[in-house]
Amino acid sequence: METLENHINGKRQLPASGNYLEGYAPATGERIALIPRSTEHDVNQAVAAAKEAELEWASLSKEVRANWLDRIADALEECHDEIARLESMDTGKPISIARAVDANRSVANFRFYADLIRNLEDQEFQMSDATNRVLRRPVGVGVLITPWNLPLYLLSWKVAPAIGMGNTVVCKPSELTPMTADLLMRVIEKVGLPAGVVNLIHGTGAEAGAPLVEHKDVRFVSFTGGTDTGAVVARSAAGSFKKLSLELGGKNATIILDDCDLDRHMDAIVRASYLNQGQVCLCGSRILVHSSIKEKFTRRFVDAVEHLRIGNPSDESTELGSLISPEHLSKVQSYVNLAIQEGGTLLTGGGMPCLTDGLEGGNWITPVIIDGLAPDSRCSTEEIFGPMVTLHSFNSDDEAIKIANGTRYGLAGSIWTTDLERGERIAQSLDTGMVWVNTWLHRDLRVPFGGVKDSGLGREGGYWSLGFYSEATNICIMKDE
Ligand code: TXE
Repeated sequence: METLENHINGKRQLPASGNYLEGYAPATGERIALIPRSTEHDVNQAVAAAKEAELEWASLSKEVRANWLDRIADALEECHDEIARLESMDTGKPISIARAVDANRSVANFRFYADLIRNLEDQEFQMSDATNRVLRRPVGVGVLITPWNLPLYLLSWKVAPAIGMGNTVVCKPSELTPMTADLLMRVIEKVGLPAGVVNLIHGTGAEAGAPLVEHKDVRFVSFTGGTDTGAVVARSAAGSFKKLSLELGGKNATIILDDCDLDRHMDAIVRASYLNQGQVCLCGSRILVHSSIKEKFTRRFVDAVEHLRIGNPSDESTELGSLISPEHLSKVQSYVNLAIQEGGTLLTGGGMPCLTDGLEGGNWITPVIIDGLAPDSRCSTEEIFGPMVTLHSFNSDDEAIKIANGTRYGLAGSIWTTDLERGERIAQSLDTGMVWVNTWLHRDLRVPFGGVKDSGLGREGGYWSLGFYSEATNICIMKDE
């Protein structure tokens, strides 16, 4: 079992309290780590270290900072397999996904922002009698708070642009998945990034996350997590006008039009529903199917889902792993029970898969499909964040749009059709931040990423990240007569 430490000012530090949380492997239930239970004292030390490093780091050129991002990317790439192994162990997700999604994207995030920042040009706006030059300056000390579903994927997505734009940061990973955050800090220390630029403290949201957000020297917060927690963070940050980026929950619709080519798209629709056991904010947890193909779709969808290989995450052929925690498993199971109470029909799933090799102690549930629920039922409108989808039918594009937009969330959606113009027309009416047509989770890192309504505040990605992690100052210079 590993005892983790905080990383403050380029050094590993024990928590001031001397207390630790226990970390467990979701697939087996075995204890795998002791995690610092940081408190305000550790928070203050970490923020002070970031503040101390702020001026020197901000004074470097964007080219020098971009080179640091590339060094981190190179060192992360050397640990590619370790990232995948640790992430799979820490989250319970299949090793194939930890490799293809988490490890690959963590490296790509640093490389992408290195290039984008290196090639960032200053903006100028010419008037007849004056020149306007826009400076992009660092914001200052920031806090990056990340969840347990895509630990390093999301941490790297925040760290790279934040420090690339000249800020210094304190990271607070989820207490459920600390391992790859710790690896990132070991990589950062190995490449010799100046002390204090990136600091990391482990701990709970209430004891470590909240004091970080409240700290008077913190000028921005980038948070990814649940909507309810996001509201707490927003209230705390609002008082001192901290810049805020919130990427929260979702209840995304997968819209299957009557002309959908099921032979071509069924595998992708299943992946959109159950990737990472449905523990991705972008997953399609409501499947809206045109009534004319509902029966055919349902038969084929149930068959495909029942053939998903669920089991040992370290087995290369595994497609579904375990849920993150016993508490989350109970939450998902409670929604399966609620679906029946609300009048739904359980078409498949909700049980314990037959497992061997020490997996019996993990957080396991077979993928669930519920049919027959009203679109405004609790199970059809609340974020479940597990391997559970509800099926709904519609008779017209307008009805599909109305159902899709009928929740408190507005993160993402996908539309499956052979008529791309029709697909794009529907996409333009979805009240979300992102829509895919005939694909899902196909990511160009230059595009804006984020949601509307209760799915979040602001956008990150490409220049949207560079904008969030900097302050724009316009200098207007009158031309000589
Ligand atoms: O997230 P939390 P959890 C959804 C999903 C899940 C629910 C709760 O529905 O069931 O959120 O998941 C830190 N001040 N998503 O409990 O609580 C916390 O320590 C500052 C969607 O993991 O939001 C962790 O590091 N920080 C989401 C991070 O916030 C606080 C992915 C997220 O924790 C804090 C994950 C506070 N008061 C869950 N309280 C997505 N959008 O992808 C907690 N934290």
